Amino acid sequence: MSILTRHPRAKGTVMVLGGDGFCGWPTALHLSNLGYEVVIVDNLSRRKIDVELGAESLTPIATMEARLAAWKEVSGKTIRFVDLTLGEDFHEFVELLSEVQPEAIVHFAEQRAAPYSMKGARQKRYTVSNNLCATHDVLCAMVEAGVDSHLVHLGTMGVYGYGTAGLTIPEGYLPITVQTANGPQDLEVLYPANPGSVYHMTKTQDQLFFFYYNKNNAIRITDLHQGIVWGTQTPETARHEALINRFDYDGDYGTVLNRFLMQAAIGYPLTVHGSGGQTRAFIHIRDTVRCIEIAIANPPKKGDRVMILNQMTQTHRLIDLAEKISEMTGVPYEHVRNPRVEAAENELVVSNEQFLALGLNPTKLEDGLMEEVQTIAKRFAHRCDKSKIPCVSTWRRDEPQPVETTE
Ligand code: NAD
Ligand code: USQ
Repeated sequence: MSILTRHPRAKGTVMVLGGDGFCGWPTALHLSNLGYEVVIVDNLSRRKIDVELGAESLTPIATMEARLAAWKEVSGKTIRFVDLTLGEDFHEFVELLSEVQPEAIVHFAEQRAAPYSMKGARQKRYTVSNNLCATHDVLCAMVEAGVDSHLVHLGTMGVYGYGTAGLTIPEGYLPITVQTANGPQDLEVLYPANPGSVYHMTKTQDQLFFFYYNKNNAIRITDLHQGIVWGTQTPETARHEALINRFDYDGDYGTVLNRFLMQAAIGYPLTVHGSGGQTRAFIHIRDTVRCIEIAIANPPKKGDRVMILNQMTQTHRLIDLAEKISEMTGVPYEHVRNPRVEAAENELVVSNEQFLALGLNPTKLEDGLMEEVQTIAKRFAHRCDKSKIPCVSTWRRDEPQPVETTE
């Protein structure tokens, strides 16, 4: 039986935490376009990390002020922006919640790059304190402000681990049968966490925060276990140059499919880690924003347990992706030493029935949309700094990281 119910309701206010980021910005525009009042909360830390790493989005992203002015110009709609740090500026956030009383809060505001989280002690500690304090403060502030908002969190497929021995990964909860004195009893438990980096570990901890606040304070929560996002533009971000979404290609923040597409666009041999036998889940950015729309429109009822949906549309083996892109573009691929500690190969079968049942019409690789990314990658190839392409962050203690210069 589906745990989802449809609740048609008037459009209210949605807070987008992390609304300046790769997923948050197009989501903010999409929700504003649908008629929601949107309030973005972001401390612009992602832009500061770009400066720290000496890397930049391949696409030239406008300042938040210019982004919001351009959106007003093309849509007539106003998006409010509040610059605060979740996990630090607690009282300001409680006040903001009390004032805005959002119908939904979409929480993207975490340090999300696994390689960055493994660079060294400073980045590990930052990722843990930033992500855990941010998520806990959001929940704690909701209780403090007494709001009955629906919290929609962006989690990751990586909480499950990727080696699942032929099992179809269920949506968050694993059905098990235990033997009791009265005979066998069927239960559902949170799928055992198996993180592959310090970043992914923070997402597994987030799950426990949600479990607890849902149980203790009946907070309505949807946790979206998202796969690797690819693509750049959505219909809204394409409406004005100043609305363009970010495109990360560097060794820390660039995700694999966008990296391959961008590497192909500049004739740089595609960097396949190890054998390329790793299988991962993927979703296009256009489907990300649509999934958030669907999640907001279908909140859990008061008293329901945390709703967990797998936000992915396809799985691919990395070597298959590399071969496909190589064939398409004539650019070769290279097997490079894998800087990560991860299984050299794995099968991955994932259930995503809930989003499909709620009307998601997935964008597939075969839909020719790789062309869109290639157009972006080719158009802005002149902005690429090739020295930032290699993945230098390593998971192994015996391979020292480049010397840390900032503390
Ligand atoms: P991003 O780094 O581009 O965006 C995150 C935004 O949050 C940034 O604008 C940053 O400035 C802000 N932020 C971070 N910490 C903050 C804090 N403490 N207070 C206020 N603002 C803060 O990341 P993204 O790619 O847009 O990912 C968004 C979310 O989706 C993340 O939680 C990530 O774990 C999840 N996710 C992303 C992907 C992906 O492929 N990009 C896949 C699965 C899940
Ligand atoms: N990889 C390559 N070549 C590259 C870069 C990566 O082969 O040039 C490999 C990696 O070794 C890994 C796979 O590609 O096996 C995926 O790496 P990635 O950087 O694309 O994705 P990941 O580190 O898992 O993280 C990204 C997002 C993160 C999100 C996660 C979803 O940065 O925020 O949570 O995807 S998931 O992978 O489903 O857990």
